[in-house]
Amino acid sequence: MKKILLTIGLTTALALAGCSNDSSDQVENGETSYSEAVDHTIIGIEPGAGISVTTEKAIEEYESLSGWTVELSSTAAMAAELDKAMENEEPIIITGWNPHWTFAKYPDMKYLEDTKGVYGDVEEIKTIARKGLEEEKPEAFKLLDQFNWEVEDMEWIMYESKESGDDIAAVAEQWVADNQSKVDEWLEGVNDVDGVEIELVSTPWDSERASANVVKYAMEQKGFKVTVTPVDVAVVFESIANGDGDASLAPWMPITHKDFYESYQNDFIDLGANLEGAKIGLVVPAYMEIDSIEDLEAK
Ligand code: PBE
Repeated sequence: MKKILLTIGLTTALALAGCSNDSSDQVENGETSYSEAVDHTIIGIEPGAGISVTTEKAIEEYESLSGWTVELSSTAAMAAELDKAMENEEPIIITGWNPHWTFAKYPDMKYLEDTKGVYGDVEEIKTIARKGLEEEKPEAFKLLDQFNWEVEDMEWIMYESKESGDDIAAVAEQWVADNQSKVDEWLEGVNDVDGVEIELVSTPWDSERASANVVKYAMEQKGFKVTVTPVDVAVVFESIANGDGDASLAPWMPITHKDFYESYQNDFIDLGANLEGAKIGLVVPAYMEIDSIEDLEAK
């Protein structure tokens, strides 16, 4: 079996025969492979995230990732590592996704090709509701069912919040004020209510805080009283399934939250996509001369 060793900078790639596991064999003339330079480590995010679970699957599936670890801590820690690497033009491999501000701040980032399709192709973000919501709070159900927006809308809120330092909720409120014609489409045919309470269950990422807050402000225009509760992914599904929460705009499918979705799928109502064109995967800076997960080397 032949293995391609990728080298930093302009040095030529060395083709090594055999499949040695001793990484010191693979470094010659002071050249270090990207895989060694990043210490066979992918910089991940929170342990409960779908993308973290999916990355653990990728490590199992790809021979090129054998012996690798995914460092799980937080999105903020990942972003700090990314900033540091970009500043020094150092190699880094992160778990990345769209919509996210990363790609607005660093347009020179690329997804590594995923030949085995572990991360899927295109993801959508779904709206789910508890059973009984349609009968008990039909106006809320109708509005939630009509909510949908674009990657660019969500990304604008995330980036604006990042740049201005204003909380996502405040920027979401601003977005609603600036985009009333879009909001009106979600409100179409929805009758006013008098303080009907709705609990939206969300994940803690900016993307879902953005959608939950945008819908909250839209619903308030019709007289709803809306609470947004950020919880772990697992709790999102559990609370909609057991009826503690009314609805969620946070599930990413068909890959990211597949395991959770499938274990609860008989216990909630799927209202379809509220955003299409999302994506998850392994992401690297464009200055790294690799294109595919298969270009990495086992430890
Ligand atoms: N994310 C953002 C989440 C869903 C939204 C991709 C980081 C996840 O992996 O679960």
